[in-house]
Amino acid sequence: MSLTVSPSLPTLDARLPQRRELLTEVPGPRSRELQERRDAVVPRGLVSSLPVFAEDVDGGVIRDVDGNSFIDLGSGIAVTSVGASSPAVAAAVGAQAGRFTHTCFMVTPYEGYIRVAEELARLTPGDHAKRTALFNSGAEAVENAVKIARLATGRQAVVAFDHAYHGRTNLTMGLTAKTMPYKTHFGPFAPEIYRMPMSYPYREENPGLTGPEAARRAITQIEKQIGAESTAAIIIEPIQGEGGFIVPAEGFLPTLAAWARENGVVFIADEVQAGFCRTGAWFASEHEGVVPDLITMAKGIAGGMPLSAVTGRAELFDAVHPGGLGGTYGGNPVACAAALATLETMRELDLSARARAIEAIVVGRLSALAEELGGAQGPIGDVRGRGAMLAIELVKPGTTDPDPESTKAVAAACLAEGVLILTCGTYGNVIRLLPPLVIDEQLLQDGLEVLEAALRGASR
Ligand code: PLZ
Repeated sequence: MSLTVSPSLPTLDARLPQRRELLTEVPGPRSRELQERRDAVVPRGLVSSLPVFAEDVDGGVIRDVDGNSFIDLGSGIAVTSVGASSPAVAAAVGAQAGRFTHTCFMVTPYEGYIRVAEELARLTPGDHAKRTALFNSGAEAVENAVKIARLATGRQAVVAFDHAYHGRTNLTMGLTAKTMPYKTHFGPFAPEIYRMPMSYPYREENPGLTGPEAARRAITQIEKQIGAESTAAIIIEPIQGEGGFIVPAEGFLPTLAAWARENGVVFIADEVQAGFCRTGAWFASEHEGVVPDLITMAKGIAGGMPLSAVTGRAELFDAVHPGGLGGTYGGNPVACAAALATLETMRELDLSARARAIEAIVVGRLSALAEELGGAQGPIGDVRGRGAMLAIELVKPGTTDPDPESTKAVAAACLAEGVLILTCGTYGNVIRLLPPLVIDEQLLQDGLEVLEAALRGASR
């Protein structure tokens, strides 16, 4: 007989009651009113997952303007890992805003920036000399990592992968794989970007291909189509985010990184979505002992304040001439204060351990459901991810054909019951779970029950 012990999440203090509660229809009257005003002034090019407007967000709960409480399984796309109103972050933001909100680091520097850079030098993989430059968004971090790699190597080509997502600015659109909605008619895109085949175990055309073999497949193409001597950088998400929470086969990342090292190619890990305890470690690169030359970071770094960073080898950064990097707001002092409080909270609450406990709970339940619904012949083709970056891929039963319609229907059914879940994937058929790492266990279990009911409903 085996005894299953639930890997419980210690309960943390919260300001709002940590429970799901719908008081009105969804969206309620006040949200509908705001939606009308929104439609008159905000373009339709910007869409929101939830049809309700936020009033108060705490722990794992989003309370809307009509008093409804939703379970947050999205964290504003992997941002609010410490919660959206962490007392430590709020206090740090308030205190810093009371002293100064801005000087521009390029005009008058301040200690907070230095402290964030010191933290990132300690936390990122590798014990080599490092430098850090701070920016505002994930896309801006990626842009700068590419600038640094090109200048330091004197080479131009940048390798990105199938299913990649790196942002919405011109260069990062070019690096991003999926055209709709990110790129369609927004070109022309920047030159010297080359796309290579990814390791995507569930959809591998060549089943049984190992991680190192998948890496060799990409490396051969790089060597044949570009040439190592012309390649400035390889950029890759260690776990792909928007592309479908794709975890490459074991050995894929280390093999690519080793080849990059041997060939003077800068290996850039885009940890914008996977970083900061999300996958059960400070960085997803750590799961396979990969030491990137440059790491791009954002999202979880500052508890919801806009901050991004590039950290990496000192010699790469030091190749850049004085004045070559910058931006008015990069490393804003309020955002830096928020980051320092966020990192401290992550350490104090051991959020990596919580992410691993979330993984055990979620994967246990969703794997059991996948079996119940028919296993490999059922609608849940794959359950994957690490830590609290988890996903299921929905397919037409009996096939591996993506089922974006039922994915949409499941997300909508969850929403109607008060659970916010996000979808993603090249084929739009992936449900991703990104709960705040401080989420209460009861709330998480309740959210999963709703998701399971929606999946059972959709498979009928
Ligand atoms: N790199 C790996 O995940 C942002 C984008 C949502 P920004 N992902 C969410 C959307 O539809 O715009 C992301 C990412 C990875 C870079 C980025 C870009 O980060 O802060 O959105 O610029």
